[in-house]
Amino acid sequence: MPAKSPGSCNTTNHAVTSWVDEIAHLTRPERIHWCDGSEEEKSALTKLAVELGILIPLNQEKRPGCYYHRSNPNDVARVEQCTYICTANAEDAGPTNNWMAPDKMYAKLRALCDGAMRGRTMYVVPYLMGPPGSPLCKVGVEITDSIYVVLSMRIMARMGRQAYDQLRDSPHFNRGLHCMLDINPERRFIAHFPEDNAVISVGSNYGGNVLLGKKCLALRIGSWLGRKEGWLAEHMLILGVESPEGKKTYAVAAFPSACGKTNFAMLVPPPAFKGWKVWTIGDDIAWMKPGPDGRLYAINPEAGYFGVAPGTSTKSNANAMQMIQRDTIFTNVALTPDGDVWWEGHDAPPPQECLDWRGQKWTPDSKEKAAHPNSRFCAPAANNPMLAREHDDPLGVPVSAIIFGARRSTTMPLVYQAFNWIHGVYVGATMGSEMTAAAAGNIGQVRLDPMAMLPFCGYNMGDYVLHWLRMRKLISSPPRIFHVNWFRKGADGKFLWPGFGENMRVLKWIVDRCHGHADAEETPLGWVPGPRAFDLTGMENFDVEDLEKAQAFDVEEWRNEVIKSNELFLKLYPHLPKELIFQRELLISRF
Ligand code: OXD
Ligand code: MN
Repeated sequence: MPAKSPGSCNTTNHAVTSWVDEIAHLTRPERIHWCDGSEEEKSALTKLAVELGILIPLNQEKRPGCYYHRSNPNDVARVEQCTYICTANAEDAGPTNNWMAPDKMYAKLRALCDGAMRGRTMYVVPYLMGPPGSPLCKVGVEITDSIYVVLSMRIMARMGRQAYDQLRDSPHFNRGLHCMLDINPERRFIAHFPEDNAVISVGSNYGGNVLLGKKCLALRIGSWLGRKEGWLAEHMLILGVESPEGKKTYAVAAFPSACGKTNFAMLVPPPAFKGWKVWTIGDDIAWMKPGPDGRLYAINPEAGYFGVAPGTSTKSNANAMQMIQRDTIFTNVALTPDGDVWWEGHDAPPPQECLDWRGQKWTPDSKEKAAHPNSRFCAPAANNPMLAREHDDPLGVPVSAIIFGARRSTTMPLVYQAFNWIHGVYVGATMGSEMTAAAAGNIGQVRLDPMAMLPFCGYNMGDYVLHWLRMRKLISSPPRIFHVNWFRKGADGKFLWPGFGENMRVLKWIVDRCHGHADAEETPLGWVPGPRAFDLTGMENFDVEDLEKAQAFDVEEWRNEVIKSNELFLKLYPHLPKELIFQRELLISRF
């Protein structure tokens, strides 16, 4: 057996120790490091990562505790074509997921992992998803041969002894195995085994593929568990809006990757909204369960933010700029000569010279971008100046509004409200968005992305929509459901709505609607704000006509939208709840 260092195994949970033994026999590491999540461990691993060139320390005066990492250029985003749901029955994975029979996938991956950690250290990372003691909290253990993963997991999840404390002697934890292999796209698989509560990820070291608590456990396995156990695992931020009187209203919002979830979750209201505050509970994932009072309660299973750096600035996200001043790992941004970081859309002007994300000299004349469009910051939630106290509340927060959002240059109005829960599920299920750099693919093309979960739903998407419809029976006071689009453009190609902090005006209408305070007009799409519903104080340079254009409903565009949604309906047909088809017919008849 390999040496167990440093110290020895720090759990007596037999299911954990025997699984670690099994993986050690397979991968043959030289050492096993049982992570405890302590500060000393973090310092020692960071020092080692620097010695090995995995991390580069940034200027510690400017950015204390911050480090820089460059990934292999072939490994910069999630790869959906390498992501599999391995269920005994192919139909359970459904037509929107890649599927392979579990036996076949296990055999393939065992062969790839055989001896894969020879001469290396195997890290055993216990972690919690969710506040300790929460009825929704889940335990995971990730085995990895990447120090970058250990240090990032320490930020993104509640990592260390507390996970074993919660697990005690139970065998119910997510088994996650990550082997970097040689970071070869030909040998890259992110395989989920929902029936075994297990994940195996090989051939990548990119966050979304390898921080196994995030997309793999919290969403793909989480959605499977949610259906089984009567809750929802969603690709949603969670925020709390506080009025000047101190009343808090909570909203969750689903946007596809890289469409501004982190910015919306950390929104700074404009000066005209004196006394209003937006608190963050989560920026990417919500686990939601009906509470005893019949409302839907949400927790954020994560403990950090893995946000897209390009476009992050004081204007787009002042709180994030403050948050990433310390204790942050930056990946694939540009490195400036004074040991700081830069990216396209940063407050600072482009540096005269720097190293780009590939480590090559870059000047403002260079044709390539300095930072990769999917470059990231990984920062602890505790650094967010607007982190809500409720972030750690095991019971979560009661949700008043569910917001679906997409990146659409045409068709979709700035905001509308669904008539009821079933209509809201239709609105979320038929959501389409222009693709971004967060996943490898055709950037800009509209793809249907139900509830922003297309890449993250761990089972048949038709059954997923049915689960949403069924949840209504368990929620006697359901949240109101809305759809927003900050990205609509005018004929001149310019955005019609300024977005960022100004989105507070839309959020306030949503909050007021939830409390029955705001007027709305009925349209074929749903309820929309009336002409004077938004307080535009402080937007003197904004052309009110642009707001009308941003809200406009165009029958021709909507005909195309309905035709587009048929693609998904046909794909999911055998499992598609008929309620969705009736909703489509109602929408057409309202046109
Ligand atoms: C993410 C993503 O990293 O959605 O959150 O890709
Ligand atoms: Mn995401």
